[in-house]
Amino acid sequence: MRLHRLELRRIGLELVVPFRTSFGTELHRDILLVHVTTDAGDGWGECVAMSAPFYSPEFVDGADLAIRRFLWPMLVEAGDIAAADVATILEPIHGHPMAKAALEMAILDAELRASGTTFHQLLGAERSVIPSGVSVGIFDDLDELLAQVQGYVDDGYARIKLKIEPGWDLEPVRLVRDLIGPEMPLQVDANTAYTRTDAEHLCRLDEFDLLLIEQPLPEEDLLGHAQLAERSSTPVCLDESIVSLQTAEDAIEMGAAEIVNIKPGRVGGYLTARRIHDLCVARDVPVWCGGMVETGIGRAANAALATMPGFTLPGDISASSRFYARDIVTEPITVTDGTVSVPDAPGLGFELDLEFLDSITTSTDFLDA
Ligand code: OSB
Ligand code: MG
Repeated sequence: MRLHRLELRRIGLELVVPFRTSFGTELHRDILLVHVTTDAGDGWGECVAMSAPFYSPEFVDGADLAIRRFLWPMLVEAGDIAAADVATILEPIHGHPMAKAALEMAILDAELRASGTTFHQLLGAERSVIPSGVSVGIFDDLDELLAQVQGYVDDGYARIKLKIEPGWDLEPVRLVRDLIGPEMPLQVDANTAYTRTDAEHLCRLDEFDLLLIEQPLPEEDLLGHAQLAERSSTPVCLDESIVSLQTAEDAIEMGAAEIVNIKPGRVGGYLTARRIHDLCVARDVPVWCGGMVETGIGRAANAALATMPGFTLPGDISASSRFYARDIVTEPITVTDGTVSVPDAPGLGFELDLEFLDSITTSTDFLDA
């Protein structure tokens, strides 16, 4: 297809509850949406870069600039393209996976809508519902944490993930395990907050029968993760470290990733995410789909991705209402009996609530091809 125009739209959304992780607290989101118009119709993508580079090097203003200055002009220059070509065309640009992923998403959405196909059909999905997990932030006190977790248990989530950091680990995990009982799947995510010298301390989490510990050490420390994986009975899962197919392959080979969290934005797009999934299946490494506090655009696409057979663990694909009082799509993602139904609309699976979208739009800009 031929690209005609790109709309860069920024929206502001408030979170229903502050989301605190080891790298910061979020209450307000400034989200970049990209909307491509082509000779075959239009499509939307969501950039998952956050406001500041605390989770990864990207941030929303930087992604916006990278798209304007480099990525969009390269796609235009390429002429007649398909979504499957986007990652290859943009390969000369180092980094900026979230900016690239947003463009690939929009072009994929347009392509799928034009052919009347759903994303999960493209992926060869074998299921129409996927298990839903929820990511729970850090709180000022334990009672508040337990009240939040009880609420999510009542909502029916299939597993709980607790954010941890030094000073907020063994005690919260012990209390939550006591609250939810031995059967309920529980895992933790440190977002790189520990160092290799914490290995002995982290092994004390083994007694809580966790599904996994996610990214305890800095993203470059593959060897440290491999050493921890050797020592601890809790499986080590990587998030931040997995930035490409190559890093996934290396981490698995080294024993640093016993489980892989796949986030399409972090690896440069859904089609690379699929290749990482395929690699993990071939290596017998379980995968699950991570979340980046997405709107209904990203949630719909993530749900479709998670229908692939290697996604054997519940993902961070929670209800839209976990973070937002109102979503920008006409059919927000909901959780029933611990599952999310994969959206069935052609394209990535959502329809936008344009009236609400307009009401929260903070800026719009157009780039012609
Ligand atoms: O580390 O998985 C993470 C949210 C923002 C940035 C990083 C992470 C998260 C989450 C997932 O924990 C939140 C969600 O979208 O459900
Ligand atoms: Mg994580």
